[in-house]
Amino acid sequence: MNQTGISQEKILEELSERLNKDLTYESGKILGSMCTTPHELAKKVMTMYLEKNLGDPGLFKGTQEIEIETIKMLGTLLNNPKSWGYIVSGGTEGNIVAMRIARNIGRAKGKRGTPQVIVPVSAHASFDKAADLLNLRLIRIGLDQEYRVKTSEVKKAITEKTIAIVGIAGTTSLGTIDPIEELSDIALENNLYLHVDAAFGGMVIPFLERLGYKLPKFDFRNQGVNSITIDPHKMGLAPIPAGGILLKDRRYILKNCFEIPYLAGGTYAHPIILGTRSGATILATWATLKRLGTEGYTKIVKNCMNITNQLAQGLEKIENIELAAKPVINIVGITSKILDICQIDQELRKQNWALGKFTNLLRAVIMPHVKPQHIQQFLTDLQQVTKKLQQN
Ligand code: 0PR
Repeated sequence: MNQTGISQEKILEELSERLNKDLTYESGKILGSMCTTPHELAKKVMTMYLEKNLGDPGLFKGTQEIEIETIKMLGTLLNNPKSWGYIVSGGTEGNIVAMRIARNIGRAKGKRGTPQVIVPVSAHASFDKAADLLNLRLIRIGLDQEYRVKTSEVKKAITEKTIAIVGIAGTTSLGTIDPIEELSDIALENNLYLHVDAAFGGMVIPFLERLGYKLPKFDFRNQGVNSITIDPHKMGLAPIPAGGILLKDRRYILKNCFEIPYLAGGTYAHPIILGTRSGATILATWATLKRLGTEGYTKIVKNCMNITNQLAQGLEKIENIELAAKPVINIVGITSKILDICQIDQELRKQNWALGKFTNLLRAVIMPHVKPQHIQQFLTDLQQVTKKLQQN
């Protein structure tokens, strides 16, 4: 650290200069991210209330009330206004919290040995983190031709040590939706906990349904669903960090708190991972949900889907490029039978295009910052890249 303080002007100048290296959402070059520029009101609210700390909710009762209201809004979106939960740091924390609760319920049922959790192979890395932290064993199940978990295999994988099943509504690589209705039946038949990871899809699918898309029921309409991860800091346009974890039954939360008697809000608290946590991000999430309403989000999602279709149609016209799957939501998998995906990615990166690279595909996420002109330019550049690679 420097001994004498530096002027604010100089510091801001240095930051502005050094952050020139970062890609920006406005440039349209970030095509592989599930995050975007927060809503203008979210930015404003966030900076107004930076000191709010919901690690000690008794000190910030107004903020806590607003968190409860935010969860109610998300719960209503997921068809259970009575669900309880928290705004957490992201989908990773949401999934870890759900896995911890599921493990503890399994223990209470008298299950012994290393607890097993059945997950699709498409599950996000946060489940590996949860398994490592909570001493769980993941049993990975393959996908069908439409990249959804094979429910017949899920059934076969259940053992006495199984404590939970995970389904995904909007997978990380392709945005597909697992057959949650079937998973719900399996969970009920076997008295198992069912968690749905809708970290991305949770703020997309309900609005697609309003637009008339026929999609699998992924939420609390299914009796067997115990918890859902839904992240405002992805398609919700809230500032980072704003994930969401919602539980069907408040008792799950009450039984999984820790004893922290010195907190102003009561003796038992923190059924989540963080202690000190941002209240500002919650207030900003609440403000954004209120400002946009279901109509506002539906409009945004409609626009993203139009651009998704523009990209998908454009890709089909490029020689040696294929869609990995027909897009279900605003995520597009790009692949090729002949060209090397890694080489395509490298060439695109030279032109600053940033997509997500998976083993056999490049992922484009059509977030609200992606505009039709960006897609047009991307398709032109991709076509040139494929021509160049074919010649080599
Ligand atoms: N569940 C699903 C289905 C996800 O796709 C993700 C993250 C998570 C959980 C975890 O969420 P957090 O990252 O909020 O903890 N999906 C993105 C991914 O891994 C995250 C991301 C966002 C990656 C922006 C890159 C990026 O630029 O692809």
